[in-house]
Amino acid sequence: MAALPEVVFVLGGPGSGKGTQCSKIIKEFEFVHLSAGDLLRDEQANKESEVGQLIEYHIVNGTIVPVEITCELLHKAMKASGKHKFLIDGFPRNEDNLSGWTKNMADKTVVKLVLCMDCSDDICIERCMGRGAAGSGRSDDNLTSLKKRLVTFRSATLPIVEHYDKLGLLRRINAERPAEQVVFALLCYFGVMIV
Ligand code: UP5
Ligand code: MG
Repeated sequence: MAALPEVVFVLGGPGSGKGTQCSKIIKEFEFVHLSAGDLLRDEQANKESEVGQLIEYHIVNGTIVPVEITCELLHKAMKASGKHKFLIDGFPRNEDNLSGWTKNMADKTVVKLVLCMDCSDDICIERCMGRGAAGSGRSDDNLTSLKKRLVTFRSATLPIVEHYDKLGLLRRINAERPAEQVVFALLCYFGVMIV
């Protein structure tokens, strides 16, 4: 029987560098980078529908889209890639995400590792505001949304981080350093844990 697809979850606050680091990791290791946030933004942009409006509402308010939507987008993207190793960036972010993933994907995948990018609120805000000022076009790169995103991260996502810590799957990264130093630490984890 073929081995199940492998998954590494990458969690961390807004602007902690999840996307930046995933882009670097895939240059060195054969993983497909799937950003749950990017998949939701693409879905929202392509749909004038109620689903599109629901996604936009959650993004602007820093709250979390129901797992049925996100999990289906992730599953579709995994199947479409034809690959077997996935870096899933920004998911699972709350209890609903975790139980939805467990229900639909636990028997189809193996979670190999969970990375948490540790970064202070001040640095997260500075980075996202900088990205907004540079023209990201993201509807949540503003101070009002950012404060809400940080509250959600603390109240909803940190318990998920703790859950994976208890399972022995979590590795924490000091993500406040320059990106090249962060990726060096991450690649060491990948070298030891994945290969
Ligand atoms: N930067 C990065 N690393 C740096 C470093 N070491 N030093 C200096 N600068 C650094 O980086 C952000 C900015 O910082 C960039 O300008 C970068 O150059 C610089 P990035 O790599 O983009 O950080 P990232 O952690 O990916 O930040 P992002 O804003 O994407 O994180 P969020 O978790 O807030 O956003 P995401 O897109 O994952 O989700 C957005 C929203 O979608 C959520 O709030 C939620 O409403 C919704 N969502 C769900 O509902 N469910 C999901 O499963 C996922 C998302
Ligand atoms: Mg991102």
